[in-house]
Amino acid sequence: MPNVVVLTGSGISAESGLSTFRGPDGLWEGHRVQDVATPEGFAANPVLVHRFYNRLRRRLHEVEPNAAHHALAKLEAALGHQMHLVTQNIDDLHQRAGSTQITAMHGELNTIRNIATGQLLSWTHDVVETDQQWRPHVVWFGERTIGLETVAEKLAQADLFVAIGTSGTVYPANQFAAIAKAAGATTVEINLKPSELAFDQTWIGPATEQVPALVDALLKDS
Ligand code: BV8
Repeated sequence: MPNVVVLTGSGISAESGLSTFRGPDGLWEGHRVQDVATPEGFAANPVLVHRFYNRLRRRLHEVEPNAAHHALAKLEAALGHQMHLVTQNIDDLHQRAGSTQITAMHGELNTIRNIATGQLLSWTHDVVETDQQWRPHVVWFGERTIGLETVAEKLAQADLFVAIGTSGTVYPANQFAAIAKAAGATTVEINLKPSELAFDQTWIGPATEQVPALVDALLKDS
């Protein structure tokens, strides 16, 4: 059985009803990224940032994992520790679909972090907008991503790397395909349109169709 590393971006959750980050207007839910997804933005206006993430967190209760999330959970059930899922998403749809071998490299919407102590707390409600002790446990621009060492180890051993629903805009996630390739992996992209990055194969189409098809092909081969 091959070692498989899968990287997901907001495109895998789009068909569940969660919006992607770079919509036609380039705004993120109507906000400039620097106002809501940077430490500077939080320092300047914590109320706006808490309100932004409270709205996203509430939205999470209204959506469900889709066929792509479920297909990846099915692949993990077959491959076990030979599959690792790295997600750039902060939603909990992979977890709710049953995936467990996950690195949430940009943090998680349902976790908050104490600014002074670093303590993490599972949190699915609103944070009081004037709260200055807690922040979303989310990696903002300019902050170190989570679990990069683990991801590097998995990429070094990968036989297959699959990027699903990501524009390849954000560093360091946009380096993973090249790192896996250099380690000898075959690289595959699933997207509505090819991203700028180089892959051995590009499967064009919605994740809810292409991901189950890829998983079925992998399980048939193994
Ligand atoms: C770091 C959490 C160092 C918040 C996010 C200049 C040049 C290059 C890099 C930089 C630069 N200046 C600064 C940087 C670094 C910066 C960066 O990359 N900036 C870019 C934007 C220029 N990166 C960082 O700051 C990172 N940290 O470098 O730290 C360091 C080291 C040591 C010590 C201290 C610091 C941190 C980056 C993390 C930022 N946080 N999210 C939140 O989510 O609220 S990133 C944010 O963008 C989301 O997490 C999202 O996942 C991510 C990437 O976007 P995508 O997921 O790809 O989504 P997008 O909308 O772009 O694309 C969707 C895709 O899906 C499209 O391709 C579309 O076609 C496709 N699609 C749509 N529907 C479907 C579909 N595909 C299939 N089916 C469908 N139905």
